[in-house]
Amino acid sequence: MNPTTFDLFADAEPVQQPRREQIGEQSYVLRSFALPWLDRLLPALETVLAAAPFRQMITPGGFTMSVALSNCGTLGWTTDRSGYRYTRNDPQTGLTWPRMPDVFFELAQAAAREAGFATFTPDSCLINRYVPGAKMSLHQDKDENAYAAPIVSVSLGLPAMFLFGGFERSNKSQRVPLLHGDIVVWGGVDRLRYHGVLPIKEGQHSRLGEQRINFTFRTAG
Ligand code: MD6
Ligand code: FE
Repeated sequence: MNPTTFDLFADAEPVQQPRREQIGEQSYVLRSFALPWLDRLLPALETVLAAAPFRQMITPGGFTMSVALSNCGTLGWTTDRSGYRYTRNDPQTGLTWPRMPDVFFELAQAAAREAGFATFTPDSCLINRYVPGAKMSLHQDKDENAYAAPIVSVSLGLPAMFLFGGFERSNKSQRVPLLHGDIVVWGGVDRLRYHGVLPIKEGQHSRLGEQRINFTFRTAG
């Protein structure tokens, strides 16, 4: 190697290159995409959670979800004994869900664009909190009014193994490891694919501690 070239790179900072991995015809993992947004994202998250704290909800089958959730935006995803649905109000406070912070909307839109969805206008952001052991069973997202818009799912904190399946529950799933800052976008022909999250393993994240936080953006109304 030319010694001059070597010197030039010897003390360079390693740069986190965002990478785009295709996991379906219209589905991508955008590696590290959220990292440059974190300093704006985390304070905005605290503001949302101060108004609408995390809580564990009951499924229609009567089970308490292992994942705790909150929402921001016009519509929030909820579940209770009578079913899954989107509501304008937080059932715990009766107030409308906190507005979606601009930085949330901008990040979701930028990620969707990077995955080929140029016009994403989310009206809902579900915020999930996973502690070690918490999981999300395989399911399809079918509570939205229309399926034209993609889903944008941001992972922060502890790693997760995301399951990305087919169009029937029994279809084989791909296992996609997700790290802090990764974003999965799926839509179009892949919009109704089954997906889930394996139980989160014990661990400590330097920025977020013993938890995984997930933002799931959708156009629900
Ligand atoms: C995740 N969450 O937390 C994925 N879908 O990484 C979901 O896929 C999901 O939390 C529908 C309803 C609630 C959810
Ligand atoms: Fe889902």
